[in-house]
Amino acid sequence: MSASPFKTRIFSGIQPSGGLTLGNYLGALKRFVEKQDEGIETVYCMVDMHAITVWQDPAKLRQQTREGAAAFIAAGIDPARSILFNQSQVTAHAELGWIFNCIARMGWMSRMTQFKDKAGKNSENVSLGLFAYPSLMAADILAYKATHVPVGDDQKQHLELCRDIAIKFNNDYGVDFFPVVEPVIEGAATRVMSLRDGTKKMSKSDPSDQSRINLTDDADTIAKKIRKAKTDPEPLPDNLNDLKDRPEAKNLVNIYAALAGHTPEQVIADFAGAQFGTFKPALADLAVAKLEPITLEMNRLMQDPSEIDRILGQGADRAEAIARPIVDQVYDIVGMIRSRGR
Ligand code: AQP
Repeated sequence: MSASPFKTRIFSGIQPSGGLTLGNYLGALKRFVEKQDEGIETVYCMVDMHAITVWQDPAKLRQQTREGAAAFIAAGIDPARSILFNQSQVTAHAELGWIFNCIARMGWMSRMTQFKDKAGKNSENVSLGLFAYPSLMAADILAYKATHVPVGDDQKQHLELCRDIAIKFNNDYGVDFFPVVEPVIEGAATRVMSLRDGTKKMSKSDPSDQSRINLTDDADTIAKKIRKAKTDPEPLPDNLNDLKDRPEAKNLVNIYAALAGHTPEQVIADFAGAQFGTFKPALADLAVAKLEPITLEMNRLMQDPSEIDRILGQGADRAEAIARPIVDQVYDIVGMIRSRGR
């Protein structure tokens, strides 16, 4: 990776704001595992404090946090090699988030498209936390001085803001303290789209369950959802360019490519001229083959919630050991007195 003076460290997180989707898997989780397996230091987090920017039922939030952690492990995250925890157990995130609220500018936050999408016409009535979300996200990353952040394409703007916050902090205080992080947005499925509308991102909070594949869906449900996925009447073309104005078809080709570990070009070469009556069953078989083992392992892990809590607690201890000294140095830099226990 880059020749930065900062040690290469990966951080990323997923909100337990619902069950994880195929979008979270292909855009994030699968790539988190690849980074771990490349031997890079990896810190991964269920960002429960982000989840409550939209009201969550407390019992469901706990369940979704455990389920998300189970998905990480079932997908191949090894809690001995990666640090895996839930955000609220490491207070450094909230503390640095406040400092960054004082660094980030209102104008920067106002330009965030995800806030505009989520708030819609209701922006006077959504939580202040939803507006400030990207500065907490910057704190998540920079509390570890992480240098690289694997995410889906929808998070690109938030990562640009994280870079702006790091640069402004360094400039305001005349230090070279925070790294300017690199987004890692790669692969065939950086933006998996809804199965009902190829112009909308697949999302765990979409009101329609048919719009997404959940990591908890069984084989029949996955096959049914793919069979019913919106498409058009044309067969698949023999080149990618001809998918330009066919968002639903393009989405299914990208999903196939990401699941198979091929490029979209290879998929088009294999299925040129095929009708969806042929392509969809092939995609369903592939999706079931890749996802079913993860779902089964998640179910097994969920039988023992206290073991998941133990893993998250141990991960939080390891995360705290990295983040605490970094946030203490931030307090020193900004001029806070820290005299307790002296
Ligand atoms: N559809 C997607 N395609 C590719 N990547 C995706 N990610 C999310 N959806 C897709 C990536 O998953 C990681 C975790 O995202 P998140 O859960 O923290 O928040 P999000 O991006 O807002 O995801 P959702 O599913 O849309 O959640 P809700 O509905 O609660 O807002 C990120 O790396 C994200 O890019």
